[in-house]
Amino acid sequence: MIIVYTDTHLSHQPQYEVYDGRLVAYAETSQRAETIIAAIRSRKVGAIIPPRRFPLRHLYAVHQKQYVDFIRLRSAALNAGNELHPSYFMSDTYAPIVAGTYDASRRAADAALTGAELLLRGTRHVYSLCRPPGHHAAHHTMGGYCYFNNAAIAAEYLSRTGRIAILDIDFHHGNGVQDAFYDRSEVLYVSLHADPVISYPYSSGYTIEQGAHEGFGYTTNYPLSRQTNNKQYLRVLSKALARISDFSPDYLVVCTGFDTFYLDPIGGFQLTADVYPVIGNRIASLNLPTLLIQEGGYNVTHLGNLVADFLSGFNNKNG
Ligand code: SP5
Ligand code: ZN
Repeated sequence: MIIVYTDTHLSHQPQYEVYDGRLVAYAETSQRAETIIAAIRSRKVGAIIPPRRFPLRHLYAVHQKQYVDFIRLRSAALNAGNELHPSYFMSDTYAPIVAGTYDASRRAADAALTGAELLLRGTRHVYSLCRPPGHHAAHHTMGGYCYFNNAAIAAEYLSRTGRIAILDIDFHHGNGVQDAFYDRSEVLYVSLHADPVISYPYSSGYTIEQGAHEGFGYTTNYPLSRQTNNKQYLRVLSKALARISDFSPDYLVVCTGFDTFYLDPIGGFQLTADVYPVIGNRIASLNLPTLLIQEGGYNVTHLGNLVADFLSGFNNKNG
């Protein structure tokens, strides 16, 4: 497995998010990525390479140009330590702009695209350690700690050469990814997430959302109770993997979130650490060229080990 990572994300340091009208400490911290890369290094999961730089047209294939410009110009206008909670181009109060937001988000998208390019050149498995995450970012809205939709940008790029399945195992529904491919039949989106009746993003992720027009039947949502345990989760994962297998894609993109862990401060099913290598192993058993893209996961004490466990399970697909 190849790991794509850059420390440019360190320039993205929001201090606050607005929650129920109050400023609370930002949960999507740079320590998240630092603990993940440290665990990957110490567990020798694979070779670590930096992303290459891709042109803006890859971002424009998913996002409105004016939206990309807004993030770039507002990031450039901010002094270090200042934080903008804009009222435009936002779907919620969890994605402020700081001086480093554009550079960090652009390099996160580059990491996803570098992973996609490696798959096109024959590499079987890539993990792109993207920060900030991306799956809540939509055509012209940031939200849920996301600015550019790393997974959708990579999937869009890959879809020029084949059929793509996207599996989303973050605790939250990936509304931005779903939206990007909702009316397309050659990109399948399958997501396991907390029931939106009780959890962010509330407005999407329901079973009834199954795609539109020729994309009808190519979006599948599995909303789950917060009480979901390892065994129940793995049972639903099998259904999701069967749907992907039926679709017979050329490439698989996985939105890998670890906020499903029972001690996560934001999300949390009842999943324990020992299930993550099993989840990795089951996904690898699809035997597809696979791009794993980092999304959420906020327990910085456990996050590094959860990711390394998951990737090790993925690497050991044949025992
Ligand atoms: C990528 C991803 O996992 N985004 C998740 C966005 C969910 N944000 C909504 C929850 C914010 C709650 N933060 C305040 C906690 C106060 N105890
Ligand atoms: Zn999440």
